[in-house]
Amino acid sequence: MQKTVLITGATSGIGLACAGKFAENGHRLIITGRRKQRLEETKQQLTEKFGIPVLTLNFDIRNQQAVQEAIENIPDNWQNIDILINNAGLAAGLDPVQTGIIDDWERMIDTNVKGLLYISRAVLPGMIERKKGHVINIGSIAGKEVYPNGNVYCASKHAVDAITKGIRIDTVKYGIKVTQIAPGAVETEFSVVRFKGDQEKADSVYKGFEPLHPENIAEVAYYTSTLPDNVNINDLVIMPTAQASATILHKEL
Ligand code: NDP
Ligand code: 8X3
Repeated sequence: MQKTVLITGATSGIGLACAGKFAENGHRLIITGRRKQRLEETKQQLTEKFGIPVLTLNFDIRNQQAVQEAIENIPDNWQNIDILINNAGLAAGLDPVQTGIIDDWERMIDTNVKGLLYISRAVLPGMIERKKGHVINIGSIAGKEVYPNGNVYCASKHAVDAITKGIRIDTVKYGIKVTQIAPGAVETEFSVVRFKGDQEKADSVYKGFEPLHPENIAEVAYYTSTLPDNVNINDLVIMPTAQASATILHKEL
């Protein structure tokens, strides 16, 4: 059965790979992000390649009013969202708390925590009304462990871990599935964003081992959506084989 899948942060990395995976399997997509041109290019590519309908929504997830308006104004035939993939997120900086940059903290908390809440708040009532739906939150190993200088990013992902459990508890009586996927190192634009455009520093994160690829996460996200109605995967921690914990990586440099 064709499902309607809303993916936040589909202009890059894991979100973009999820869009490809769900499109390949014939589902119709609502893709969101701030970079409008990338959304339009992805829409064109996926529509041409897989013949599926794609709706683009261009908003900053930190803006509650923009999130609410975007969801309210979705055309009627797109309103029945079956799967919400809460993927949009970022790390900004890697500094000790005592010298941390306040604006970095605000961006991480506003995006990873408040943005995820805003979109969930806007989409969940429809799922509850239909007594059907699946929320897939992209957490992180940073939501399971705290690593040096990861402080606020780790806190934001621990919040995703808690919110995932909270949504599951609050919606269990409506038959909603709620899954968290918590990856280790995935090579995306994540580190370029974290290091504010320093490509060399970003590349060094993934040197000497094979990191996860965004498609690996998309594959698993898709799998969690294919299970029978009575089966929900609560939580998955997925690491590169060369990574044992947030800070233990086997690198051959
Ligand atoms: P990317 O930087 O490649 O992608 C991030 C996506 O989030 C982009 O599509 C971006 O879209 C979107 N986004 C960021 N800020 C906003 C915003 N304010 N409003 C709307 N969309 C936004 O990184 P990843 O694919 O790696 O990251 C995806 C998720 O995976 C994040 O939640 C991240 O924390 C998590 N994660 C990543 C890991 C990794 O190692 N890469 C490991 C574990 C978890 P745009 O800029 O167009 O708005
Ligand atoms: C992204 C992976 O190790 O930087 O969530 O926390 S890590």
